[in-house]
Amino acid sequence: MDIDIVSVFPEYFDVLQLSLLGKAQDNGLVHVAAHNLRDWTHDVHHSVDDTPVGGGAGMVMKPEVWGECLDGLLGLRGDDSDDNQNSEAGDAIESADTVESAAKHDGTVLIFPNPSAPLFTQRDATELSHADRLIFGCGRYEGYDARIPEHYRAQGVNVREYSIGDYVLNGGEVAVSVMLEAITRLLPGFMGNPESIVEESYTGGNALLEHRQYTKPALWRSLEVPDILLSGDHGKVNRFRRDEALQRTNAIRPDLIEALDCKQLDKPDRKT
Ligand code: 6GU
Repeated sequence: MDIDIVSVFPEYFDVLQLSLLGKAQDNGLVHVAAHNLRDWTHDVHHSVDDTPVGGGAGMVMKPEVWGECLDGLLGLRGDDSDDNQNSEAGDAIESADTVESAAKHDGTVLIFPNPSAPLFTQRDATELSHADRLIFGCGRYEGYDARIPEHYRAQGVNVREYSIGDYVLNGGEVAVSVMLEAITRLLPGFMGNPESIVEESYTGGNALLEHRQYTKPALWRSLEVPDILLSGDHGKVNRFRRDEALQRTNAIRPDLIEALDCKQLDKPDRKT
């Protein structure tokens, strides 16, 4: 999988050399390139933002810089003829481009972190782990001009916008790190033990919080491991864990219970 990240702080992503993702890069499983958005500016100040049209606080990232950058990364012919004014000839060229680029970018997904977008979930991580190439565009300040994702959608590119939760970050960099980790760990060969991603919380159609885990010793500071887990009866252990998963999900994340597929829950306990 090829991963490009565009940011005004590309150094943020130096940490991707560490840990399992670093190893995956060494093994050739993924290739990550972080680019500096300012490399696509032409003015002496390398400016990437401007004041919001319609007024308001903060700054908005300019479409022209992103346009040049993303055209370059996507291998699209730049058409900046109407950056300042509309041209009818430009429209004709654009429709021809759209057909060609839709085919060319089949396995590519362009992703913009955005606190006002739909929530990024395990389902999205799973789907995106099948892409050939991901391009992340990190916004800063009050965000990016809304025409940037709109334009690339119209070009036939698979464009996504995601929030990672109901809180505000200073920019998309941390959100991209979160999404990248969730996606790349699902790549075949990424995890040492592939089993460890199968049974986790939020995986599959029935997303429950995971049961609690214990290791030895059975008694620690007067706290005991639940007896059933020591019984050696796998049927009972599985049932105990599933009951606990349901109870904890109901208490902590009732929204996940509402989303459950009840038919799946009716399945009898697996005998082992
Ligand atoms: Cl994707 N970006 C920013 N700036 N803040 C966020 C977010 C994204 N998701 C949650 N908060």
